[in-house]
Amino acid sequence: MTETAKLPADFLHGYATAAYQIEGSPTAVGRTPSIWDTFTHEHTKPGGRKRTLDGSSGDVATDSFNKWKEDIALLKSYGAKAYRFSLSWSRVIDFSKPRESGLDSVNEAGVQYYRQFIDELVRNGITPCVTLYHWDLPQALHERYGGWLNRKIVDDYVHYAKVCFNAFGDVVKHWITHNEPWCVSALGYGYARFAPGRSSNREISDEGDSSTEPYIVAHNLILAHAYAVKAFREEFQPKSGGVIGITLDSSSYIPYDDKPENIKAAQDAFDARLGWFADPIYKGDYPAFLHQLLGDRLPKFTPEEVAVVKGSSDFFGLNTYTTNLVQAGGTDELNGKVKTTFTRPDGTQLGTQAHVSWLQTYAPGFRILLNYLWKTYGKPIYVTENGFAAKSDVLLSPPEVTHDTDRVEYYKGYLEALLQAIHEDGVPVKSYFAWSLLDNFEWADGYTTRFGVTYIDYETQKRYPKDSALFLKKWFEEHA
Ligand code: GBH
Repeated sequence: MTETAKLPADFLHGYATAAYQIEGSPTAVGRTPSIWDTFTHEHTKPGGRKRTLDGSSGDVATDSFNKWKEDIALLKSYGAKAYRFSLSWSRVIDFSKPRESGLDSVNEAGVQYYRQFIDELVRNGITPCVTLYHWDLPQALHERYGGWLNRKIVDDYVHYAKVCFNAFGDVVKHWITHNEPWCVSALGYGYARFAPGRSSNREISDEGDSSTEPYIVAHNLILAHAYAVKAFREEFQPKSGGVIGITLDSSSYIPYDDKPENIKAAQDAFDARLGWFADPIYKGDYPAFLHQLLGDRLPKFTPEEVAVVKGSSDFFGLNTYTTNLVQAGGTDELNGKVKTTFTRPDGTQLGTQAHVSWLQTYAPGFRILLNYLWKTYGKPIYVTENGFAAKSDVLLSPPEVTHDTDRVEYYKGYLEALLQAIHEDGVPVKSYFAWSLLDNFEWADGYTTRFGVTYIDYETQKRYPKDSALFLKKWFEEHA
C-alpha cells in the first residue's frame, strides 16, 4: 500500500468519552443518582473494601460538566471532526419525584445543558455523535423494579430516547443506543466488577444469580435498543434523517494454534462475547452455541420481538482494544468457556503490554477483526472506541508524562491496519474515535488507569496534551 492512501471523504474521526467518566457535578441542574453513584459511594465488597481500586468515584472526574467550553476548544485544537459523548439519563429525565403513573417528566434544565453543549460543538465544526446509554442507569429505575432485570425498562428507555431525539435530532445525526452491553450484563450482573455489582459469587457480592441475571439483563438491553430504534425510524428518521445503531465491544479472537479445538474455541469466544448481542440484532437470534451452552436459561424472543430486533442497527458500532489468543478448555460461561492469553506457543508476547493486564498492542488483530465483522454481519463499521493505557502515564508526571511513546506506537499501528482494511480488503469503515480525549474515571480502576491523549492533573484539573494527541492530529491531516 502506498503512503498516500487516504480516508473516504465522509470519514468521521475524533475522540470518545462518557458522561460518568468525565462530567462530575452529580447533582447539578437537577441530576439524580445513577447506579454508578451508589456503587462508588455506598457499596463495599464483603470485607468492607470500596468498589474502585483507589476508593474513588466520578463526583468530580475531569470536571467536564463545568469545563465543557475548554474541552470543545481542546477538541478543535486537536483537529477533531467529530466527538462521541454520552448523555446522563438521570440529568435528562427528572427522577426527583415519585412516579404515580405514566412516564417521568423531562428535566428541562438538563436538556438545556446538553443543548448548549451540542450547539457549541456544531459552531466549531465538530459533528456530535451521541451515546444514549454508557452504563449510568438511573438509580430510581434500579430501585423501582430492578432496572435492566425487568422488561419494564424498555418503556422507560424508549421514553428517554424519544426525549433526546426530539430535543437534539435537528442537529444530531449520529445516534448510538447502548455502549458495550456485554460489560453491562457480565461485569454488572455476573462478575460484580461494575455497577450494580451483582453476582452469586459470595466472595465479591452477596446479591444476584449470575447463572441467569446476565442473560435476562442482556435480553432487556437488546429489546430496549430495538424498540428505541423502531421509534426513531418511525417517528424521527423520516423528517430529520440520521443514523442509529448500537456499539458492541470485542477483542480480536485468534486461535492459539491450528488445533481444531482451538479454532472452534476462537469462534466460541466470538459467539459468547459478541454474537450474544450481534446475532440477534443483525441476524435475528442468539448464536446456536449459546442455545447449546445455556438451554432454558437463555431467554426467547417472541416472533413479534424478532421482527423489531432483527435489523435494528444501521451500522456496526465497534469498540476494540486488543487481541486474544484463544484455547479450548476454559470454565467461564460468560467468556464462552475458553482460555485466552497474549503468549504465543513459542513463548513470545503478542505486543507491548499496557498498564492494564487485559490490553496488549497487536495491530494485525484489528485488521482481522474488521474483516471478520464485515464478512459476518455485512454492515458498515463505525469504530467508536480504540485506545491504549500507557505505563508512562502513571510512572511519570508533567512535563515528561506527555511523551506517551507506547500510545503513539499503538495508534500508528492501528491506523495503518485500518487503512489496509479499507483499501486492501474493501471493508467499509466510516469512523474512528480514539478513546479517550482526556484521562478520566476508569470505572473499577478509578483514576489509577489513564487512557487519555490529554493528561489530567486531578489536583488542578489542568489539561496537558500528550504526544499522541499531536500524532493523531497530524496523521488525520495527512490522510483526510
Ligand atoms: C471501554 O470498554 C469502555 O467503553 C470505556 O468506558 C472504558 O473507559 C474503556 O473501554 C477503557 O477501558 O473486567 O478483567 O474483564 C472496553 C472493554 C471491558 C475492557 C471490561 C476492560 C475490564 C477487564 N472493557 N474490561 S475485566
